[in-house]
Amino acid sequence: MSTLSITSSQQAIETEEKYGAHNYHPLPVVLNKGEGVYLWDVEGKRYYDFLSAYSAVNQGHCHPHIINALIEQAQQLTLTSRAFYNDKLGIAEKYICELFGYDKALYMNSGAEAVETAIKLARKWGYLKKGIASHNAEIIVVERNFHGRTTGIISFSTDPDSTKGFGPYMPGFKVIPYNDLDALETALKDNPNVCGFLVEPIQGEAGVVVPQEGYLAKAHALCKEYNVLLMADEIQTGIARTGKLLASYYDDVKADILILGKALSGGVLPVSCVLADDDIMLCIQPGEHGSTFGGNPMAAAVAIAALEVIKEENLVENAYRLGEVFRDRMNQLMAKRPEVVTLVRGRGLLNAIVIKPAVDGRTAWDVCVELKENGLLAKPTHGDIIRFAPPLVMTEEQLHECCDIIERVIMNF
Ligand code: IF1
Repeated sequence: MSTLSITSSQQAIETEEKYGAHNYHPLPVVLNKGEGVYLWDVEGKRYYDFLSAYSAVNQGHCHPHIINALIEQAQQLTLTSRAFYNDKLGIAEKYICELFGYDKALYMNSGAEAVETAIKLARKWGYLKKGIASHNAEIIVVERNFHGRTTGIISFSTDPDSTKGFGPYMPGFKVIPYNDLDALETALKDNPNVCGFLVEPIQGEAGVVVPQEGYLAKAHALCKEYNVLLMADEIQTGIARTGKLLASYYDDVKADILILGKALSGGVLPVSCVLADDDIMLCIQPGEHGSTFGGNPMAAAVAIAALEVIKEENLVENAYRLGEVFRDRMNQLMAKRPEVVTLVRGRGLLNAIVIKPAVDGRTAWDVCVELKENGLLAKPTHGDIIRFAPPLVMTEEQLHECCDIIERVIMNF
C-alpha cells in the first residue's frame, strides 16, 4: 500500500474529512512548514502565526536550538521508561526546579496529564498531611475554567461542549466564580475537606480573562489561612507568554503546586511538568503514579533547550514590551471601529479582542478567515473572541506589520 503524499490543501482537507475524527473545526488552511513566527501552507503561501499552537510555540516554530537538542538525543536514546534511570531526567529536573524555585519536579507528557497529576498530588497531601478523611478531599475550581479534556478534568468544566454526553463525572470539585475572593473565602470557610484551589492566573480559553490586580496574591493568602494548596495552571500563561516568566509573578505568587506544559517543549513534542516542594511532592511514593513516556530523555533534553531559549533570547522582556505595543495598536483600532471591536484585553503577548457580530451575521470566525486571506492566522474562541498569541520571538517591526493586517481587515469588516 503506497503512502499518500499531500499535494494540495483541498486534498489534505478531504483526506482528514474522510479518515479523521471530526473533533475539531479547523480554519481552512493546510500547513506544511514552520519557521520562527512564520507558517507556510501546501501551496507555499506564508502566514504570520498569531496562535502559536495555543501558546505552545512561544520560542518560534522549529527553533534550531531545540531541534538540535531533539535530533542529538533522538540519535542517542529516546526512551527507557522510569523502570530505569537515564542520564538526562535528573538534569532537566534540577534545571526546572532551580529556575522556578521548587524542591521537586514530576515530568509528564500532556498538559491534562500534568493537571491530573496535580489533582492526585493535592488529594494525597490532603489525606496524609491535612488529615482529610479518605475519599473526602475537595478541590475548588472556577467557572469557565479550562484544564484539559480527560473525563476527570471535564468533570469540573462549566462548558457544555466539554462536558455534554461524557458523564458520569468525577466527584470532589466545587465551582465558584472566577475573580471573586468572597466566594473563595466562603468556599474555604464552609468546608474543612478542601485540599486545593486550582486556577489559571489568566483564563485562556475563557477568552484571555485577566482578574483584578492582586487576585492571585489574595487567593493565595486565603489558601494559606485555611491550609489549602494553591494550584496554578500555567500551561498556557507560563513560560514568558504574559510578559513575566509566570503570570503568577504579576502578583509575586509562588504557587504551592505549579503546572506547566505547552511551551515547556517549544512545541516540539509533548512535555509537561508539576513542581512542588518536598512536603507536598513526597506524598506520592514509588509505584503510586507514572507514565510510560513521562520524563523520557528526549523530553528532558528538549525541555532544557526550550527553557534556555526563553532566557538567552530575553523572551520575557520581549513579550512584555511587544504586548504593550500590541494592545496600544488594538485600542487605537477599537477607537476607530467601536462598532466592531468592543474589548481589548490581555497581558504580554496573550491578548484577545471581542468582535461584535456584523448586521449581516458575520462573526469573529469570518474575521479570522479574512485574516487568513491577508496572511495572518488566528482562531476565535466562544464565538466572538479572537485570541492573539504570536510567538514571543516576534520583532516590533513584524508586530506592526501584523497589526496593519488586523487593522485592514477590521476596517473593512
Ligand atoms: C484543545 C483550549 C487553549 C490549557 C490549560 C491545561 C490544558 C490546556 C490552561 C491541557 C490546553 C489547549 C487544548 C486544545 C486547545 C487549547 C486551548 F481551547 F482548548 F482551551 F489553549 F485555550 N490547561 N489548551 O490551555 O493541555 O492536554 O492540551 O496539553 O483541547 O482543543 P493539553
